[in-house]
Amino acid sequence: QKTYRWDDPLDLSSRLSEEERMVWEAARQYAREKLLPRVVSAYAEERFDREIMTEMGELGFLGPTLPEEYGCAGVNHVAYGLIAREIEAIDSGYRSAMSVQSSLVMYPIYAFGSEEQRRKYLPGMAAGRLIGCFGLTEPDGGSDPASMRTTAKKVDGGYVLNGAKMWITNSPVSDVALVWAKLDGKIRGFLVERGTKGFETPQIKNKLSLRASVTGEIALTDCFVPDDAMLPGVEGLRGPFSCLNKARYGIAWGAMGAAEFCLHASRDYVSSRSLFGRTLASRQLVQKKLADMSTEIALGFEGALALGRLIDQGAWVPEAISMLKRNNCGKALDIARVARDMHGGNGISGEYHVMRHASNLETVNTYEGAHDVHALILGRAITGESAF
Ligand code: TGC
Ligand code: FAD
Repeated sequence: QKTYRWDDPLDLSSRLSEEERMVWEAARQYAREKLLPRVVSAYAEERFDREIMTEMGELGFLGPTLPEEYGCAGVNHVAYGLIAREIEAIDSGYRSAMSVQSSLVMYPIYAFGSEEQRRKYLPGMAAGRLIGCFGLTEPDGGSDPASMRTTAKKVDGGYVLNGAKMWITNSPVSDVALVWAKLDGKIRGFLVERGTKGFETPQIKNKLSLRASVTGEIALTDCFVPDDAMLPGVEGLRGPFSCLNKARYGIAWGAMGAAEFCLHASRDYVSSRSLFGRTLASRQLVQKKLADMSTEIALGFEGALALGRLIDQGAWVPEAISMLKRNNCGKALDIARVARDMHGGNGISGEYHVMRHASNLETVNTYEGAHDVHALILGRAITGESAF
């Protein structure tokens, strides 16, 4: 007779391969030993430590599903999800840096780039020496990227880009930006390198969420890029959406990683906090909260694992990713808010981490497709009617 394991109630770990377990353990160790000690001050000071990228690169966490010939680890999507889970258990901003680099820049260079572009960028990005960012969202409405105003115009030897991108993770520290722009009305991807004339990346300051991640704008003013800066392999919204599929999948794991951290912190807290002569852990209301949190986390991870297996088999559809991105972000946000409440006044202190998670998850619930936008994607698939 097996005993109930409150920290893995559906025995997820037993359904992982040896390689997946090794990657998971390496990510957990790194996150707890190297990221956790930094995060409180990084969040307070709105600071992203550049060396985090090279540290993650050394461990093979950047572009981990891409082939080894480009300097990547070549692991499967379940392993990628487990990395996101452990990194986001510390901070959603650190997972953001990892997933933008991996899913939103390295993946499209691999999937849609020329062989020269792959060889030029992928090894440096896998090692974390080069940082990438992904410019899709514009100031006039992120949920509707088809309304994009940024343009590319063909000129002798290249293209001239004009426009503005908003809320771009890592843009101020990036060495290369993947910018989506309309060329003759069709969306195309362009790799714009730091130092290019007419390319500016001002930082967005005073965020109250995701403060350990750098966010910025991208301003393109008559910005000339050579012919070989365009990704040759894709046109239309399928280009950026293909990248979003990968990142949204990772977020489904990551958000639950943050929620799991909040559950563990809350269990520890209520076990040692005594009020009215008894521990909080001995109270029915408190136990119900822990039972609800634990149930949603176990189900969220089951969904993420099932989706990861489908992706690895090539049997997935984008709507399934929308379902898990939406569910796991929304539930993780609820869980983090409850965890903050269970910590009482201490819950607002940086040292207890739960309010930082709740605040971060506000962003995670909005970016990569807002919670309600994913509801509309699912609603369209269920009814056949578009309600956007
Ligand atoms: P729609 O008509 O649905 O589709 C247009 C074309 O795109 C294709 N497509 C997809 N292809 C691959 N994967 C998907 N998931 C796809 N979804 C759509 C579709 O087949 C079609 O192709 P074609 O060849 O027929 O033209 O387009 P729509 O304009 O009606 O789209 C509506 C909607 C709401 C689904 C879409 O615009 C949407 O998802 N909006 C949300 C935008 C979003 O997620 N932005 C994220 C920005 S990046 C970011 O937030 C990074 S944060 C990262 C971090 O820090 O971690
Ligand atoms: P809007 O699109 O204006 O939406 C506002 C509200 O309206 C939301 O609640 C939404 O659900 C709702 N809504 C929208 N359409 C409908 C509808 N048809 N019916 C009903 N309700 C609707 N983008 C990038 O390209 N690259 C990045 O690296 C990146 N990083 C980010 C980092 C941070 C910290 C943040 C905050 C955002 C980032 N984003 C990035 C942008 C992000 O993807 C957008 O913020 C997101 O897509 C939502 O767009 P929006 O902010 O313009 O909100």
